[in-house]
Amino acid sequence: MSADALAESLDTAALEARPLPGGGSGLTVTAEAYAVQEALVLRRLARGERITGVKLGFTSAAKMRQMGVADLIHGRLTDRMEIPDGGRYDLSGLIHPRVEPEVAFLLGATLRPGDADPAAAVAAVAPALEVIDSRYDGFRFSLPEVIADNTSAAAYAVGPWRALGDLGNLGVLLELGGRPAEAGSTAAILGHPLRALAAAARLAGPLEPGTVILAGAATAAVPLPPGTCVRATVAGLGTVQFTTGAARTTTGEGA
Ligand code: 0L1
Ligand code: MG
Repeated sequence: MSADALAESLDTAALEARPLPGGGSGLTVTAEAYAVQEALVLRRLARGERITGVKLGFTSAAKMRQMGVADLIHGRLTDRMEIPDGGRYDLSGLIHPRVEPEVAFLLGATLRPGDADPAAAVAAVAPALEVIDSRYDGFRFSLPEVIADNTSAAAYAVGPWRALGDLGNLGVLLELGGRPAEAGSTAAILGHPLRALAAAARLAGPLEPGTVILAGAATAAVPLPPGTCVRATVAGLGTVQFTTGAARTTTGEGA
């Protein structure tokens, strides 16, 4: 299948909340998988969406273990994926959403591959939540398939921005309905979240001022239930939250 045809099937799966069987794409080559991702994102842009940033995936040992992979990947974020901090997020168009706590960076200057001091390009940092919703049945996919699927990106929320400080080993708590769901440390993000900057520049750079970079999950992702307040707190950095609305009436197989 061509990159465009694969992109169309992933796009349709997302629009109709109808998952595809994983393992059936025939994709084996990373560069070809990113070509599908680009075609998929172009379809969103053609519908009027605007790129807002970049996300990294599989940046923590917990996520790699959870999904059985060992490579860092990246995807694109758009304005349609943004959930306002404190806002409401409707789950009815999703297949089997999961949520994970992250750290977000906002660039104040261009970040280029190989920059000696990537942190110098950062204007601000914030706690973040990422919603992932694989377009493959049961989150079962090959590495090229998840790359093609824009690394399962569905939505994200960013808390209050603040000046960059020491991010090396901050406690991270994910709460669902006021109860702890996952706890971890920012050290789980590539050993230090600042490493995500160089990785994002290498994989997706140059990145312009105003770009949001989701550095990756600090814990495993958890299923996102309907009608629930979801909150991430990064010690010393702050809190971000949203409340989920209703889910669709049937769930993705294997979710
Ligand atoms: O860490 C990530 O955001 C990667 C998401 C892609 C894999 C998955 O669907 O869990
Ligand atoms: Mg993520």
